[in-house]
Amino acid sequence: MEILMSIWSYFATNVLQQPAFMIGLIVAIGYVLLGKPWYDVLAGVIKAIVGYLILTVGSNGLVSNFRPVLVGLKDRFNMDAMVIDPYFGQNAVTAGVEEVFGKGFGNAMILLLIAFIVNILLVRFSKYTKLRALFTTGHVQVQQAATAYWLILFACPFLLTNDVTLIIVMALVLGAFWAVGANMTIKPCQELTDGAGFCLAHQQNFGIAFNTWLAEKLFGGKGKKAKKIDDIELPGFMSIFNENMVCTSILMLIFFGAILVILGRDYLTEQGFLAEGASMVFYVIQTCLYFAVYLAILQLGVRTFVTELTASFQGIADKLLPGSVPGVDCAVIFGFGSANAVPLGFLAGFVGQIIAIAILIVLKSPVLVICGFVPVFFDNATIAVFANEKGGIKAALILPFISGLCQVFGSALIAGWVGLAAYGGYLGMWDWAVVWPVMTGLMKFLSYAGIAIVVIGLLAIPQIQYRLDKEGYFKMTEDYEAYKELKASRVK
Ligand code: ASC
Repeated sequence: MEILMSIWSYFATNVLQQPAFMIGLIVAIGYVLLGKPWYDVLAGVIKAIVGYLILTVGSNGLVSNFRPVLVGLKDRFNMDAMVIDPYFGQNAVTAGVEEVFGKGFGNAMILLLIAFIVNILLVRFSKYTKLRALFTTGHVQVQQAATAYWLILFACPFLLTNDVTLIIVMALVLGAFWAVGANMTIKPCQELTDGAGFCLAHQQNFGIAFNTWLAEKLFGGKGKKAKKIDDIELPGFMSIFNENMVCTSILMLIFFGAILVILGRDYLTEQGFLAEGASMVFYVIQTCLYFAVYLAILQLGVRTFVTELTASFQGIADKLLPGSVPGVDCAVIFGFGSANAVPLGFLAGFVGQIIAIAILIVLKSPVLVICGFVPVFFDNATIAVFANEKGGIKAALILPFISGLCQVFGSALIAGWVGLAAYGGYLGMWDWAVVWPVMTGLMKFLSYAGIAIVVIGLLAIPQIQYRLDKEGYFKMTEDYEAYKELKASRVK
């Protein structure tokens, strides 16, 4: 048993929780199942891992460059506030779970494994469950397992009497949430990427489905097409904004530059961001331009690994998990759609968050919130890319703005209620600020009936999706060209 546990823990730490190696493993299995020669398997695995590591350099660069700046606002103004950010959320759970519930953080990792198995099984039986999406983003699953562990313990303390029931109930809820959420992003992703063959498995899956739907319904334009970001011909000097690198750099310089100036030279030097005696002006310019640098790196990474992943996944979808698609990091979508939707969505969401925070301050809310970089950027930029595709520029600005409000209000409400705010952080991404408060409320107030409603309600979603489009539902992943023809024949 002990040997098994140590093998598992080695695998979990080094592969399952490291998306690059997890994707490498999936590519290896996929190509082997397709009967490729060993050197093609090796080349594919290397490209997949290197591509994913490049993507990580981009996204980690963004996170490590800009997160301290936002958190700095809290120190600088001596605010007693919690930060909405997946890493702060995870730290808060680690810091408090023992004290509040008498349980160690390790249990959350067992939850991760079992919930992942639930996800695999739900996809394996897609004939009945209609679920097709497999989570591959381990670092996000760690954060979610930790937060779900806390939320469900808070909602259902009666489960604490039996460890086995506890983990099974939690894994059902979380595994169903993963499979259903990622599954809902399949249609938006296939349509945006013209059938690239992946979906997203991140922290705003429900948010993507909901906002894509809203964008089409509210902004889609009946008959005439909504104006997309790339359709807009900017006049005169403004036309330089059409170029993504320029657009991102200038927008960041204005907005992030302003925040850096507010933080002030003294604070930045004190914290070690700015070297003693260095030029503040060039520090601000360089920091802000790095945004465009990391975005460019990120897009290169996406291009490198996505083709390998989706080509090899065919083997898994043919032999092991029929009809399935891999769910990947939300940043992958930045390599598709309008590149300028990324900075615009981020800024719209940022304005939404700042307004929401100001309202919390004015209303003297017992829980104050500080923007975390990960929700404000990755959620809102992602939502904007999808919203732009269906509803044009208006949707790409208004929906992320509303999402920014939801992230702050939803997180303040749930984290204050369940006690995570006291430990300084909450996950804060769209699904965790909007969907989980509802699920937690149902479980808290209706106990076992609430758990049943949550699980059955989640599993009912793919059934409804399937019934709305029986002919196209599986076709959209199995043969995208045929799906397009089907769609075109319906329009006629
Ligand atoms: C997250 C998280 C990150 C980022 C990254 C985006 O939720 O924990 O590090 O988003 O996955 O690419």
